[in-house]
Amino acid sequence: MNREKKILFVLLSLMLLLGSFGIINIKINPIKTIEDPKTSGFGDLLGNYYDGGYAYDVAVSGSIAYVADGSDGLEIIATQDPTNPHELGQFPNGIGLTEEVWISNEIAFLLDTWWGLVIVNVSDPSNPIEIGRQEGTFHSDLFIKDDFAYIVGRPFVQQGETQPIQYFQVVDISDLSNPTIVADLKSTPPYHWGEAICIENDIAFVAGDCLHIINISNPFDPQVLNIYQTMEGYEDGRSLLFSFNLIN
Ligand SMILES: [Ca+2]
Ligand SMILES: [Ca+2]
Repeated sequence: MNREKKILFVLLSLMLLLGSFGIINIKINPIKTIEDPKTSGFGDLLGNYYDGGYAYDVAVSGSIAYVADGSDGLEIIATQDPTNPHELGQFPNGIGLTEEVWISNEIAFLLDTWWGLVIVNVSDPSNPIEIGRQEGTFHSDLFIKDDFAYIVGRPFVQQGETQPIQYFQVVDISDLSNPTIVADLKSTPPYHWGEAICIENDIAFVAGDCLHIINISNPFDPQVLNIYQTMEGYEDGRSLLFSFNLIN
């Protein structure tokens, strides 16, 4: 299981434990949970931390959980003692809603419904500092690979409106202070980009109302290889872990 899969599995495991309304429930069982999902289980609540917000996503690095906490921005939570998770720091994100987080080398990549991609240095958890941002709205998920952020979107549709063309963006993050969009694919109706993205080698899998399989060997020129229709009318695929299981 490579690093990305481990991160994704930890993410899903903790998401299942996060509960609703910003309540953070943490069950630590790192070895079994990561390496052998079939034998892992979800036990009793060991601890929780709540100070408002709405927990949408979490990434874990070491004994720190980075929580995309909606209107509270990024919450940085110490989990070394799972019975006593506590806040180390917070990056409030103004009027936005922080809904996705990815951690790489003490850098947090946040997706915010208002601000777009926000890049934050979290090397000092007590003092997270913004490095750069790429404005955008309606992002739903991201995946960081090498010097690129791959972002899928799900623009909000007003009742009575036709479904808008959605996007699959590639953002060059080689200069963290100046993230730059280098590719912006539009979906072909009736298919749309979706809620979740995973990348394996040079292939991006994007789940939503269908599964897009995209060749990203050239990040500047991603190419759709195939589209698999999932359940008709079902437009709310949220995770690609099941896709990985099927493919592998
Ligand atoms: Ca909070
Ligand atoms: Ca807080």
